[in-house]
Amino acid sequence: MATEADPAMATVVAENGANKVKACPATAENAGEPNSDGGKKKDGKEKPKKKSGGEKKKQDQTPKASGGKEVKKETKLGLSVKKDENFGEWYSELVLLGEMIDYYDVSGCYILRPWSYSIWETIKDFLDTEIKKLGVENGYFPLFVSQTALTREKDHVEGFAPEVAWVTKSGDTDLEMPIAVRPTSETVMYPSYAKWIRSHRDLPLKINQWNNVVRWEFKHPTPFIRSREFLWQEGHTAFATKEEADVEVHQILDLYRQVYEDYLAVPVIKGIKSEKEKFAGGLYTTTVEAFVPSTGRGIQGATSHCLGQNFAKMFDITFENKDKERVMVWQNSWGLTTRTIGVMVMVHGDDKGLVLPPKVAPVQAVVIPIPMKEFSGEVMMNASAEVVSILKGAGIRAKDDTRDVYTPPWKYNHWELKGVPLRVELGPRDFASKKVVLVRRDTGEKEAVAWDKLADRANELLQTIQKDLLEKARKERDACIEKVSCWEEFMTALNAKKMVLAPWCDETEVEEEVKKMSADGEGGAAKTLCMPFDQLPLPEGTKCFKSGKPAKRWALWGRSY
Ligand code: 87F
Repeated sequence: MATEADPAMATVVAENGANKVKACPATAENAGEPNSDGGKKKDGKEKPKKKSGGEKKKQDQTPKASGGKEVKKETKLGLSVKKDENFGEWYSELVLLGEMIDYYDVSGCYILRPWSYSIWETIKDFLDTEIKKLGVENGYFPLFVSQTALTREKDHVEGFAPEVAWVTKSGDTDLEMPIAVRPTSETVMYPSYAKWIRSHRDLPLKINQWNNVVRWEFKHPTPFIRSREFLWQEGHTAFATKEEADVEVHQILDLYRQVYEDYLAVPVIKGIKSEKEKFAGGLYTTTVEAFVPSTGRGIQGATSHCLGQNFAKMFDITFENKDKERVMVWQNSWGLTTRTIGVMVMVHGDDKGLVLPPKVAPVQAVVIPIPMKEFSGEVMMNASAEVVSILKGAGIRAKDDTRDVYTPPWKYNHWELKGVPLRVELGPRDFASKKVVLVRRDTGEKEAVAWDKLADRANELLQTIQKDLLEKARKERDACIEKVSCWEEFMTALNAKKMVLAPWCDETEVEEEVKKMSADGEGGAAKTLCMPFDQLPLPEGTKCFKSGKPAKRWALWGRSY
């Protein structure tokens, strides 16, 4: 429900002491004047990626002989940039060296390597199971949209038109009519909905598809975050009543929250989009909003829209109700994309590499045997395999790295870079005493554990890591939410890389004015991220931070991706 309490947001409010209102200068600035520090803040905007940089790094990963062979000079493996020094470069290097993506010779398109695709599969498995519990069925509609279908609903395409990619030729021959590649599938699916829905007995209709879409973005592309082709699920449902549609909007939104918080350990804030930021073709848009502390930018995590009867009107999706009247359906559409993975990387990654939450890590524990004279060959291989089998027996995704061309320290760096949550070191003394050393990727903490306690302890640690990552991210995020009551405070908070919670009159012209006045010259202007469902009390007489008019809601503002 639009008014339900969101526990995530409650924490935010409490931890930020948001009920304390700071004094604002008693000037006319409530009506909005630019602040002197308005807008020159460096905000970690990414520079274009240097493809060669990544390739060079790859060559640096020189295998190093071990086990008595002559040793060449060891080359450094790892990131050359620190997260808080150049976030953009750090991220590009990380997703490449962490083997999440590779570059491709079509700008804005990336290869998802198995390490990241596996994370997508985990998200997909969870979400797919959950939406099926809600009665949603999967289907598949074509990649192409006719011009007629695409432009049938004007509001929806308007503004998006420059991003639509068109096929105009086959071989050397011009097509009679250009065909669009789907940027989203409302216009692909709804002509069929109009055909399939006849009576109230055909409702609700709930179809989802797992697919790719193409949006020819012109802004600087960033792997996972903004690419010209991406993977997502898009759910499209039709109901007899608005009430049923409303319920589903929130059920889906909560599943999206669970993907972020329970799987990716990324805290999100649930809310409703402003009129300016909602999906223009719909009635209202709900969202889960995440935050990247390093850049001070908010990021839309996923959206669940109530489309109202807009598309029903345009596509003539009607049914005969129980009173034998022909009426229009109520529709929703909702989507979650591979952007999820990028947000997780940005939030948890560190100077050593990826930090993967255990629930999505393709490998949760990596066993690294440490060879010595008395602990080598078959003895070592068998011991390592036995430890792996203990872990696997405990339901843990485990593997060992027994490659003899790399040294243990090289392997430590490698698996740290890849973000594996637990390292299991197995040296000759450990072997002799039937122990291993467990090392946490998130904290670096080490502990010795006996083999017969390993199954339980490793599982316990994985759960702790999962929980700690979310808690840490939530604390960091909460520390970056500032409650303000006037424009001056707003700009100060924004330029200190914060999200800003401000009382707002809810007028589009005011949001446009804020956008104009908060532009930092590097493409970073503030907008509303959402109006959180969990609202602070708004005392009678509270003024809009910008217009000075009576405030209607608390809105969460920020620079964003
Ligand atoms: C780009 C080009 C053409 C977004 C576009 O959010 C059309 C569009 O309709 C467009 N970019 N959108 C909005 C998508 C709305 C909605 N569709 C189903 C979702 C979730 C899944």
